[in-house]
Amino acid sequence: STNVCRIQIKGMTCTSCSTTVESALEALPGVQNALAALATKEAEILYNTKVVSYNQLIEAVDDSGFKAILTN
Ligand code: 9UX
Repeated sequence: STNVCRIQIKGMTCTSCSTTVESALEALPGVQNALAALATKEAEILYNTKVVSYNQLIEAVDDSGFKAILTN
């Protein structure tokens, strides 16, 4: 089923950073849309929970060179 989550991210300072995070998330099967906002330092992700897990989203952010902050 489809779920939306927000992940706070440390280290995003320019639009190239946020594009990198979005691309990393959207490369994951099951991620339908990812929007990373510099202003709020967070990403909003629409994903299918049957295909990809919240933990995998966190890992993708960290693997892209930034730091996901666990809030939920
Ligand atoms: Mo520009 Mo964002 O060098 O790390 S991509 S600040």
